[in-house]
Amino acid sequence: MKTRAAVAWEANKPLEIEEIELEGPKSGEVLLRIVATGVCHTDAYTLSGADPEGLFPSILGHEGGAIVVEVGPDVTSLKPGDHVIPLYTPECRTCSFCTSDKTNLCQAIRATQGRGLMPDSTSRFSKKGKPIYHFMGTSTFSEYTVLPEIAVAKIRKDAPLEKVCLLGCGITTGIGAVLNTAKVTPGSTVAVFGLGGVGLSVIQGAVMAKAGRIIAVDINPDKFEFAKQLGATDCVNPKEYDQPIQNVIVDLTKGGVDYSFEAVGNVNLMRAALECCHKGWGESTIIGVAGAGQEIATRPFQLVTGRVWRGSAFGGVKGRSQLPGYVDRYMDGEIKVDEFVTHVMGLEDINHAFHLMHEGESIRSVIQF
Ligand code: NAD
Ligand code: AHE
Ligand code: ZN
Repeated sequence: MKTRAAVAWEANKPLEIEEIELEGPKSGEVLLRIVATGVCHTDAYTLSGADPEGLFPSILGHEGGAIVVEVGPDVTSLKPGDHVIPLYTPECRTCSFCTSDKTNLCQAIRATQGRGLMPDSTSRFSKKGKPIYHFMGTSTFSEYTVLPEIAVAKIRKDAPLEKVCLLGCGITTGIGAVLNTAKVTPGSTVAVFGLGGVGLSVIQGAVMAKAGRIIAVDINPDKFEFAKQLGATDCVNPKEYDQPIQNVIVDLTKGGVDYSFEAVGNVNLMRAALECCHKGWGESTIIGVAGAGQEIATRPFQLVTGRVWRGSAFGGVKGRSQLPGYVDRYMDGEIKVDEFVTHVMGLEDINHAFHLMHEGESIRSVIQF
C-alpha cells in the first residue's frame, strides 16, 4: 500500500513529506494507522546526526497514538479496531529481561530495531524500490506503519489518541523515572535539570511521590511558570549564577538533594546533577540522551562518598503490562497530558514542530494525521 510519511533522507536536513510504499504485516506483525504523534527531542537528536544508531533514509517518530488496521498471521493479542500506543521498548514477556522485575528493557528485537529493520531483518518502507529504514521500531511520522505485536500496547478506546500519544514516550518516561527507577520517597528533595516534556513530567512524578521540595532547573526561564503550576517549589536558572550550578543547589538545600534527574542530554549537566546530590545517599538518574562520543565524568570520590548514578529508559515501564495503567491514570485526572500539548499541526508542518522545540517555544507539538 501507499502511505504519506515525513522522510528523513539525510542528517540535519528538513523532513520531506512523501507518498512512499509500505508492505503489509508479516507473521507476528500488525498494520497501524497513526492518528497522532508527538515530536520528542530524541527525534531531533537522531535527525541531527548525533545518534550512533541513526540511519538514513528513515521514518522517525516514536510517540504515537494509533488504531490497528490489519493483523498478520499468528497475531493473537490484537485485532482490527483496537486502540494502541506503539512501544519503542517492546515487551515479549519471555526474554530474561521481561521475566526480570529489575528492568523493562526487553531484548527480543533490540538488535534488528537498532539496525532500522523489522525482526526478519527487512524494512517494510520503500520508495521506488529503495528501502527506507524504520526508527526505534515505531516510525510514527507515517500515516500507516507496521510493528511487531510485542511492540504494541492495547489501551482503552475512550482515551483520546491525540493526547495519550504523549504517553508513548516523554510523559511516561519522566513519571516512570521518578516512581520506578529512582523510587523517590515522600518528603524528599528533588532537582530536575531540563524542563521539556520529560523534565516537566519528572515534576509530575515527584508530586505523585509526595516529594517535599522540587527544584526545577533550566536556562530558559519561560519554562518556569508551567513547572510551578505542576508543583515545582523552586526554579533556578544557571545563567544567573557565576558558580557551578551544583554548588548553587548544594547551598540552597544545605547539603544537596536526595534525588536528581538529568532530562537534557548534556554530559556536563549530568555531572552537575550527580554532584548536587547529598553526600551519603543522594541518587541521580540520567534520562537525557547524549550524542556519539560524549562521555560522563566525575571524581570517583563522589560515588565513594555515597552518591549513586543510575539511568532510565522509558521510565522503567513495561509497556504492554503497565502503559494501559498510565492511560487510566490520565483518564482519572491523576496524570496531566493535555497541558503538555502546546501546538497541534498537520504532517506537512512537522519541520515547524522541530523549529519550535529548538527555539524552546513548545513543550510538545502533536502532529495529527
Ligand atoms: P526538550 O527539548 O523538550 O527539553 C529540553 C529542555 O532542556 C529545554 O527546556 C531546554 O531549555 C533545557 N536545557 C537545554 N540546555 C540546558 C542546560 N544547559 N541547562 C538546563 N536546561 C537546559 O526535550 P525532551 O523531549 O524533554 O527530552 C529531554 C531529553 O530526554 C533529551 O535528551 C531526550 O532525547 C531524552 N529522552 C530520553 C528518554 C529515555 O527514555 N531515557 C525518553 C525521552 C526523551
Ligand atoms: N540510539 C542511541 C540511544 C538512544 C536512547 O538511549 N534511547 C532511549 C529512549 S529515548 C526516547 O526518547 C532508550 O530507550 N534507550 C534504551 C535502548 O535500548 O535504546 C545511542 O546512543 O545509541
Ligand atoms: Zn522520546
